[in-house]
Amino acid sequence: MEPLKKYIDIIGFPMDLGADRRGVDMGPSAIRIAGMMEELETLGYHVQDLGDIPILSKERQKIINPKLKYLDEIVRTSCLLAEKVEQSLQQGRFPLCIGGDHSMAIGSIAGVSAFCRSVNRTLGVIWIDAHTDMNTEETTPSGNIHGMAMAVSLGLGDKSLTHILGFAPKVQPSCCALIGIRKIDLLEKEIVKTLQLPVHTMSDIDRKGAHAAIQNILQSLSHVDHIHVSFDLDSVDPSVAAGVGTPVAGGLTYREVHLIMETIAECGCMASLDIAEVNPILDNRNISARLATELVASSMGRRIL
Ligand SMILES: [Mn+2]
Repeated sequence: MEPLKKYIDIIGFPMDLGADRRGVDMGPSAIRIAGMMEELETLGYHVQDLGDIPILSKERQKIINPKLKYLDEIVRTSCLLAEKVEQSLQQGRFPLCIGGDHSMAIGSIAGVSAFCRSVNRTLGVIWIDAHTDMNTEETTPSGNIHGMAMAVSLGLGDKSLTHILGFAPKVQPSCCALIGIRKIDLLEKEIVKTLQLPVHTMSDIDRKGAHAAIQNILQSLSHVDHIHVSFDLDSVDPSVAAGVGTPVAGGLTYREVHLIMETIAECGCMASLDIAEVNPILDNRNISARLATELVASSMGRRIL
C-alpha cells in the first residue's frame, strides 16, 4: 500500500453537464470558500491549487444525443482532467479533484488508472455515493452522464468515454467497492448483479454499522496498491448535507460519514480523492461545502483527539 502523500494538488472541475439540476458547477468555488486549502495546510500538507479546468456552459452547446447528454464536451474535459491527475501522480503528489457533478470521476479515474498502469500498480476504487452510477446509454432513464461514471470506469458504455487516454477498463469490478448506496435504477440493478459488484447498501450499514462496512471494504482491497476514493456528497443524508446534486433520503449520518473517512485515513492507503456533487444553490450558508471540507480533512488524517 502506498502511504499518504505530503504534497496535495487541488484540481477544480466545475462540471454540470452530467446532471439536469444546475448549480454543481459552483461546487469548486464553494469548497474553496469553505477553506479546504487552509484545513489541509493545518494538517501539515503542502497544498497547491491548480485552478479549474475550463468547461463550456450549457448555454453554449446543444444536446446531440439525449441518451448521452453533452457527450463531446464531457469527453474533451475528462481528457484534460485525466492528464492533470496523471501528471500530479507522476510528480509524487496527491491529486484532490473537486467538482462538479460526478461525471468528473470518469476523467479522474482515467488519470489514476493510466498512472497505475505505467508503474505496474493495481488500482482499487472506493465509491461513496447514494447511487451506483452504473447506467449506460442503454439503461439510463435521464441520459445524464453523471449516472454512468462507475460503469464507464469498468469499461461499460460509449467508447469515447470508456477509452479516455486510450484503454479500458480503468478498474476491475473485484477491485471496487461501493458504499452508502440506496437508489439504483431498475435496469442498472441488472448490471450491478451481473458484474457481482461489491455494493454495501444503506441497509447493510443499518445492520452491520458503518465501521464494519468500511473495514470490510478496506480488507477486501488489501491486495491493491493504490486506492482512489470517489466521494459523492449525496451519500450523506440530506438533513446533514442539503446542498447536493441529487438528494436521496436515508443517507449516512454526520458521524457515520466522518467515521468512514477516518477509517480510510487510518489505513493510510488512499492515494487520490474526488469530492463531487456539492451544489451551493441548494445549500444553506455553505454548510454542505464546509462538511465536504471537513470530510476531506478526516480522510487525510484529522483526528478528534
Ligand atoms: Mn454519484
